[in-house]
Amino acid sequence: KVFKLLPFLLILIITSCKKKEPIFTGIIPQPNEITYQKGSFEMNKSTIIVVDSTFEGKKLTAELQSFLRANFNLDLKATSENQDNAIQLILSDEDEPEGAYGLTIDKTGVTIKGGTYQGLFYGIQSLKQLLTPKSAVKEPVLNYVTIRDAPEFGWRGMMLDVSRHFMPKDAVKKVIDVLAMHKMNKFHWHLVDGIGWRIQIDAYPELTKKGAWRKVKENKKPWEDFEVTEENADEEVYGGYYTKEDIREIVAYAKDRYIDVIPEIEMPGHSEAALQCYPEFSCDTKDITGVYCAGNDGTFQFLENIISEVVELFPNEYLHIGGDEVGKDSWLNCDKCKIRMQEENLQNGEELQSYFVKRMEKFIHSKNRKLIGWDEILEGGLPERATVMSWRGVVGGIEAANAGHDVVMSPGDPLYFDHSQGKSEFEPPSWGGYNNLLKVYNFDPIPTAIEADKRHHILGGQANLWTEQIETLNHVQYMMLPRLTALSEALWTKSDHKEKEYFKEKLDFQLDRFQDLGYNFAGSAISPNY
Ligand code: TNX
Repeated sequence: KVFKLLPFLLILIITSCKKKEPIFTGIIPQPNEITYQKGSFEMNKSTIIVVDSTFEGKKLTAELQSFLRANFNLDLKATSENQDNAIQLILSDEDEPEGAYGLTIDKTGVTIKGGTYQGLFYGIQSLKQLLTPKSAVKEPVLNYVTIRDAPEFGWRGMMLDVSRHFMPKDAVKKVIDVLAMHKMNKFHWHLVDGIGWRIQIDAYPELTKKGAWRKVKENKKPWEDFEVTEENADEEVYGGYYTKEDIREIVAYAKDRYIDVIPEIEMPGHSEAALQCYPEFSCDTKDITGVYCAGNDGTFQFLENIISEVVELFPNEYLHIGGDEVGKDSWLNCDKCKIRMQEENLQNGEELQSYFVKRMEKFIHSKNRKLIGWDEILEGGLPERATVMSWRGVVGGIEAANAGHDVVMSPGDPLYFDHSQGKSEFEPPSWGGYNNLLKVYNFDPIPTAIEADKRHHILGGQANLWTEQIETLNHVQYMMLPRLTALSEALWTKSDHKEKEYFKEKLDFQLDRFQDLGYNFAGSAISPNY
């Protein structure tokens, strides 16, 4: 009997003695150039991190160290002296595209090179993925590989609406974490809408005292003789806002992850919350329609004062002014607006809207920021330097780019993440259409109708997460994931380097990582039925 078992025993002994082949996982988003070599490098206690001693170098090192400690119980030291058995982070002086990095694994260890610290950060994100193929397989063993990578698009964004439902500071940080692990670089913060004002403005305290809260039962009206007091603050009211301190903290948190934060201050529409607090800037001070009066110079002064405070908090180069869905009737029935139209020789509401946006653009430009707005700002004529965010399909984006304006593509289909990602009867509350994972994966920000010499005007793409239906971080994560994973590849990877089949395989690993990190996600999104 023993003899009969011998061959099996032998096979067992041989396979268990053989050095374990490390499992190589694909990186998401797919790198633009990747080649494998034979062999593998295993980290151990004496592996050392080689890095310059700048502030940013130290921050990157700390991130890597805490990751290795948490996942492998490895406590690696750092030095600035080059040596073997190392993870080297090298800031090269070569002129490279923004965010570019190289990652090499060979017998000397891991070498990450970047023209900027942002590039090194992306190299580290890739390394982290190489090291955590599946939560069950955690070994600090890495196949030899050479990666040269750079993002295809410079705007890889997501918008979060914190007006319809307020997201506490820590929830916002969690959203930023998800963006960072996907090498996304723009966080568009929809801080203001009709139902709630969420940013402290010192010159106008009512905006947050009153405009940030609503009665839960009525749910729609934040204002109406309503002020938060200590007595009613708990149950009857819903809302919240960010203090300037909170905002600085979030902006710094995002900066550490190489993410720009773009604030949105909505105008001239979607402005009920502000106008209920300061009705003097509405056309009809009693019947607030949610549109700022374009005939009142005071309106512009009010908005300029707000913007002056906002730009102090947000160092990024853009300021989003909204500009969507402006009901123009209140203007057409307003004496002040009629006078303005006569004086400025404006024929209709669209031209008055264009006057409004152009006037704001001049001010925003004087503050050293670029105006960006939803594609309605095309109506009546775009300001010369404006950037357009195209949400009603890509038509507005095409028109703007062909006219020589910069454009961010964020068409509702497929980039609205408030839409369901599976059959709505099986999904949590959502809004509008159906944007499944594959549609997001296949998204290409440059439609064929863009003229060849205008393609560079397409800065990239962005998903938008409106939160009328979404109250919690858990639900936010569900709507984001894994669609953001698909979007990251659509924006980072050149289309001829994308591989749909391979993406599906990698997605399995990614969902595993989400689970490990405690992120909620839509498992339904990968069901074959969707
Ligand atoms: C339209 S998209 C809006 C938002 C809503 C969204 C719902 C855009 C610029 N405006 O105010 O939340 O539809 O999907």
